[in-house]
Amino acid sequence: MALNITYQIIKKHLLSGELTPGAEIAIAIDQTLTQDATGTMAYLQLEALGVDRVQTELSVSYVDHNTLQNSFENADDHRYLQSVAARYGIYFSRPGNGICHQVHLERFGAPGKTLLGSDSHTPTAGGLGMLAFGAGGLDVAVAMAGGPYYLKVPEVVKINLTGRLAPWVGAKDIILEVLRRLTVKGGIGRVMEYAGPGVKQLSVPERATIANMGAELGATSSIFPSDEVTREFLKAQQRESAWSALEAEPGARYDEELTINLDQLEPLAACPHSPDAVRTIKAIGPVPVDQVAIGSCTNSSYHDLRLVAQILKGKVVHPRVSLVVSPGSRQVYQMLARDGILEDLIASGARILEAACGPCIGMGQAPPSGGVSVRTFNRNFPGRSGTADAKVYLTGPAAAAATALTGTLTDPRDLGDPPAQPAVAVIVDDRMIIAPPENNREVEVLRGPNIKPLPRQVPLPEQLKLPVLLKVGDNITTDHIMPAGAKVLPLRSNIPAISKYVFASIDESFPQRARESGGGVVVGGENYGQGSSREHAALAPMYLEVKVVLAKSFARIHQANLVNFGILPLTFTDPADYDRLEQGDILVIDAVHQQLKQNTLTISNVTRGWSFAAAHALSPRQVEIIRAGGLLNYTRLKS
Ligand code: MIC
Ligand code: SF4
Repeated sequence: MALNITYQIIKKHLLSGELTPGAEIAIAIDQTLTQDATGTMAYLQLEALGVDRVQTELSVSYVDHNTLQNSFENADDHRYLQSVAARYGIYFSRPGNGICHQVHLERFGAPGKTLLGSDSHTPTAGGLGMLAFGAGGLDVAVAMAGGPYYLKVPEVVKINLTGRLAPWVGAKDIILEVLRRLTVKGGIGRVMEYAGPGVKQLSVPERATIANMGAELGATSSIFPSDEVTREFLKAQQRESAWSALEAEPGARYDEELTINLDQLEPLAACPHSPDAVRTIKAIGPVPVDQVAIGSCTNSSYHDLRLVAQILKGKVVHPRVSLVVSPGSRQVYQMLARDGILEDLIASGARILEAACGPCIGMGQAPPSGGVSVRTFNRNFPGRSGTADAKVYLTGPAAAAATALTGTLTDPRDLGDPPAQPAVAVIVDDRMIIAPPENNREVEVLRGPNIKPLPRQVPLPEQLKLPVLLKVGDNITTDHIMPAGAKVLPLRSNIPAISKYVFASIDESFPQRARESGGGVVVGGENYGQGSSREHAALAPMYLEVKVVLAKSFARIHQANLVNFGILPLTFTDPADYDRLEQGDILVIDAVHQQLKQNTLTISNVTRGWSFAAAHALSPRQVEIIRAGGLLNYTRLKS
């Protein structure tokens, strides 16, 4: 059978299982990445696995999320991360060196290889033809220790790009169009593979913008071919030797095909509060705007920021608007400085931040009450900006810059002819990336008081009798379950402390109620746990003794995280049962271990006197993990 790109890479890395969609397989991981907000847990878990040095070809630890350092916590985490990286043979990208996905694309990514990262936007590297997955920290720790990564064989969707982009229409508009058509659930269980004549017109950073937001489709990954454009990109990064060609075999099979005619695309925006609430900027109209934020792992390349500066040059930001710009990497930052672009940005009134995630994860620059923020980022979930009632629109960099000048949401086509985009030399300087020493055993790991040991899960009991602690609707994000932002992110290494914020934006009394009733069940709708890969959205509920999440459907990474921490993810077999359940109902699952041998379990609602069926989509291996009380217990039992 002729293979698409995704299956070619999977086949090369396959350790066990069959290449049939839906089947569980194990694959070898060539590279891993972590970022600081998920990394501390991943490295605590790596330490618990007891290896001496990472077994991957390359592992990199980035610091880009928690860089505010309001007090000692973040700095302690950074020190821990630097020392633990040296101890286990991991490269360490220092704070200030940039956002993990941007730096990885520039300095380490390679076509045809596999990458596992403890961040949901790890598939950004798909822009280079890498098969990259976001996962929980524990899965990444296992991969660093030389273990396989388990996943269900994805379906592969071919997204055929035809025609040419019109002036002022860009990569962000392509992925927003995909989101408009497929929604935030459209990529679940699938890899989005880009093809067609339109691909050639896109630079690697543009491809990366598109692959990046595949995460918002719920996709397992997104990938582009590796061609001459890829080679040129790697050559400019002085890494041509990492290049290899990659394309689908003629007649390759796909599970679905979608064509996007680039000629017909217009500048788009995702409206509050979901990345799939996409409309043309013209149709949305001139909404007054209070803030414009440019950057994030979606749109912070040199070309993106130069385009912004070209639009702003010689003008000044509208009086109502606060404009913030964060470059994606130190490389981009240095190039902006070298080429006078930084000067243009500063002169226009832009507030320049460091090369980090910053406002994208609510680390500063929260908009005003009820304010409107236009962002080049990838997520506009409620509250993520740090202001509960702010409204966030997601656009490309040109629309964001135009909006900063006019003070209302603006279609960049109103600006006249787009500026020329000459090629420039890339600055390569890896001195902010520390290579691990040979004698790694001698390195002392430094821990501050905020780094608390990992809480442990108990094995699954024979009977579960638990109250419904909370019932929520569809598309609940990990930002709802375990918020981030300046107040909560510093507690990522301290589960007892962070667990006080579980479901904070939905129901502040949740942690207390969970503790008082000795745990319970969370009931969710469709696509429960979409968004980030943060395993804290499973770890902190585990600490609060949530034993079961019963939902209509789950997002992939979150479901895997629940299993890893011994929380049983179940789905309703009849969605009507969701309507009949209420908060406070007591649910009983008898003989759970026995029942898990089948695909469905019977649950009794003893409060209301009825029973219903719920399904689990767990592989036999995952059933064993749940029975053991999570992956760490399971791994320990096996060794
Ligand atoms: C995000 O964009 O939500 C994050 C912060 O990068 C997360 C990881 C985290 O929660 O630390 C992600 O996307 O996985
Ligand atoms: Fe950082 Fe935002 Fe990208 Fe997450 S989405 S990695 S917070 S820039």
